[in-house]
Amino acid sequence: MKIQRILAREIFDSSGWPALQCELHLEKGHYVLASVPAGSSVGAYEAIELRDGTDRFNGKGLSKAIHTIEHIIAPLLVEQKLSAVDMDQRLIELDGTPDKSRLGANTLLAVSMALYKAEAVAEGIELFEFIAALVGAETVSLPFPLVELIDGGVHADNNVPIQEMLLMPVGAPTFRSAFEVTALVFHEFGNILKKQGRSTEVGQEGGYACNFKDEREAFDLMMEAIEHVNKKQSLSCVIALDVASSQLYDVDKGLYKWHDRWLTSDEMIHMYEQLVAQYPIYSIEDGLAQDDWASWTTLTRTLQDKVQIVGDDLLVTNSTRILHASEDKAVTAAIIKPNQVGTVTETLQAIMLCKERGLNTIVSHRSSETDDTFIADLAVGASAGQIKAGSCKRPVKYNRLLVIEDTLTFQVFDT
Ligand code: 2PG
Ligand code: MG
Repeated sequence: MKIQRILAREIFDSSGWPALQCELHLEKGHYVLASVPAGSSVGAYEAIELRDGTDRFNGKGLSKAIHTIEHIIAPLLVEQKLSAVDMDQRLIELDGTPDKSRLGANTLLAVSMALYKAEAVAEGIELFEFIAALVGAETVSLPFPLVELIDGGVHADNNVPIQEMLLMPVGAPTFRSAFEVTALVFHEFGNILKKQGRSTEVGQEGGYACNFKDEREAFDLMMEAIEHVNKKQSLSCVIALDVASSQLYDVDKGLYKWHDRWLTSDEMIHMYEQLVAQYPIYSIEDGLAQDDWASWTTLTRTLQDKVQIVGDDLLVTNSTRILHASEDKAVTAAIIKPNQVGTVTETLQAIMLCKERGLNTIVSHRSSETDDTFIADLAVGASAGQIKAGSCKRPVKYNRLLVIEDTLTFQVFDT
């Protein structure tokens, strides 16, 4: 692949803040766009974003990142005849820091995603096929969706400490049928709230964002909606949680703020045990905080037979942290977010490491998203197994998966 030109611009994310987009031109008039999302509950060990830090847009402007792409990165890559992987390696070396703090994880990732997309275009294949070929996969699989139903934590202005209550479809033979059942439950949940005269406003990830008496009330209403849909459908859903508990943790106290109480790690684990005994909860993400490493092993030992124990802030798509957690048996699954690490190459390395170590992978969006559907292709190309991309009111990634599913159903796919 030979690159002719690389530009960058500010676009807007789903929270109305600037997001970085890279535009990469190849020969023969082909070009690709790639844009980078941002998180609200950002893990302390994530790679660092480059933002202007000036008065404009509360410091979130991206002129430094644009300048870096157009004047530092582009001259290195334009007119070169290299693969995306080799160019990505150059980006990693050019930054040279473990946390991408020199050029910025957003700056590097915008270019990195564009490089991968461009090479797929240059080869005349779909992005997911290109990724599958790179990881040496002979077949691919569509991911199971974890679809947001209720927003809480820093994603909503309500009283729910759990950041995400999600639906996991069970027994669905296709991605389409899996997503459909979650959409039906989503609408039924809205009907229940309306009948009770409650708000159906949504939070940052498109999940319902009203107040609840407590978690149990939210779970009871979830079950009511799931059971209603299950009467007419053969498919059903179970529950997944992202507690995002680093946001609840006071490092000095070593305690978690849960409504008006402070809980120890053991009390948090005990609460999960009770909830899991009462409700069909099959996955708990960030049940403990990023700095409460020692207690993760207890959490996993206690619940792993019943529940997928997922690390997000704990692991930050970082292979060193994933290896450490796997050796400590601290998790059974990892969240995979390309912007936590800063390049697609390192993201794929993290996924492959998880597979080697027997950990499940869940490719994830961020709470402030763009219309870029890269992660859908990533989830399929690397056969990640699961994806979470917000509620059914955030359909772009899910819609891309529907297209990929049709492509795979109607064409012979051969890497
Ligand atoms: C998470 C994410 C995405 P944020 O915690 O898993 O759902 O939220 O992007 O705000 O970190
Ligand atoms: Mg999370």
